[in-house]
Order: sequence, then C-alpha cells, then structure tokens
Amino acid sequence: MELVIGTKTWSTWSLRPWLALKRTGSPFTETLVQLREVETSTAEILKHSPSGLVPVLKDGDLTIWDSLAICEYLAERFPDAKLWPADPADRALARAAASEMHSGFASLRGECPMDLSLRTVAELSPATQANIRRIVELWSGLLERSGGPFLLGDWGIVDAFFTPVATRFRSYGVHLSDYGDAGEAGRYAERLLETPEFLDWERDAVAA
Ligand SMILES: N[C@@H](CCC(=O)N[C@@H](CS)C(=O)NCC(=O)O)C(=O)O
Repeated sequence: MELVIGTKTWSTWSLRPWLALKRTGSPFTETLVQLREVETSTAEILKHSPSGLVPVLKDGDLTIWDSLAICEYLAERFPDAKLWPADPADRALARAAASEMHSGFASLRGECPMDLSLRTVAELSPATQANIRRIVELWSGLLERSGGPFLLGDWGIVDAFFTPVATRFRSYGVHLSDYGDAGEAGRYAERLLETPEFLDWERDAVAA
C-alpha cells in the first residue's frame, strides 16, 4: 500500500488517513509531495491524484483520492484495527461527527490553518468562535456518552478527523473553557496530541 500525502506541517487531510493507517500496524510506503511549491506541487500531486488533491491511497490497481473514503477502506480492509466502533449506534455517531468535520467548520479551517510550528494568540471571528462552541458541544456530548478516553471510547477514525483541530487550538491559543468546556473537551484535545501515531507525525514534520 502507498499513501501519498502533503507536507506534514500543513496537510490536515493527509494527517487523518495517515494516523488511521499507522493504527492498523500494516507496513506502507509513504510518498510525500511538498505543498505550496508554486512550480512543482500541482504537477507532482497530479502524478498520483485524479482530483489534484492529496491524500491518495494506492492499493494494487486501486486509487482512492479522499481522506474519508480512504479511512472507510482501511476500516474494511483491517477489521481487527477497529477503526469504527463495533456498536451500530456508536458507529453512526462516530460517522456523523467525522462527516461534520469532513464537510464543515469552514470558518475555523480558513481562519486557523494547521501549522504545527505555529504558536500564537489569535483574534477569532464570530463565525470561527461559533465553530469552536459547536466542537466543544459535540466533543463534550460524545465523551459523556462514551466515558472516553476518546470520542466513542477507543481511538478511531473520528478521533483522527479531529486531531488537526486539536493542533489548531494549540497553535492559535484557543482555550476551550472560553467556549463552554467544563474540562473534558480540553483534556480530550490534549489526549489527541499525545497518541504515539500523532507524535511520530509531528516528529517527522519538525525534522523536515
Ligand atoms: N476532500 C479532500 C480534501 C483534500 C485537500 O484539500 N487536500 C489539500 C492538502 S491538505 C491539497 O491537496 N491541496 C492542493 C495543494 O495544496 O496544491 C479530502 O478529504 O481528501
């Protein structure tokens, strides 16, 4: 299997399936495309990706070009990794939360792009503040239901989807207690940044 990803400091969409694939324990080839290189990025990505975007997973003849579709494929290909919860209701909630991240929170994504090397305190727009309040509400509700430590109990794809959000909160000095968090959401964000898989990704990003 080959996973084509973008620059580790910035590529949130690449981080998600990379974490999931690492979790499976299956060996894979990682192909890194440097993003934001005006002369080369687009052409390099198009060598691998019909959509012109990374990440892309290649498995034999198969090419999958979207982060959520890649994660779904990994969950089916590696059932022992339990990347989605076993319980149907929990699985539906995990999918709803991951999908909300995949298609939503545009203001937060636009205003606070992932940059693992950045530490600042940002003035956030009302729309971004509303996104953060919704994330706190979502995380708190799921953590209360599951009892943690991750959103639906054990770490899974839904947690991979929110890991870039946790890096944004750290980079932009966001304190979740200012957005309705009684403590659990903030502790969850810290937990996401302490998984061995994320620490490996971050080490590679810093070394690059
Ligand atoms: N919906 C896609 C979004 C992928 C995406 O936007 N990828 C960005 C990098 S994080 C990209 O390839 N941008 C092209 C570029 O920067 O040249 C997914 O979930 O995989």
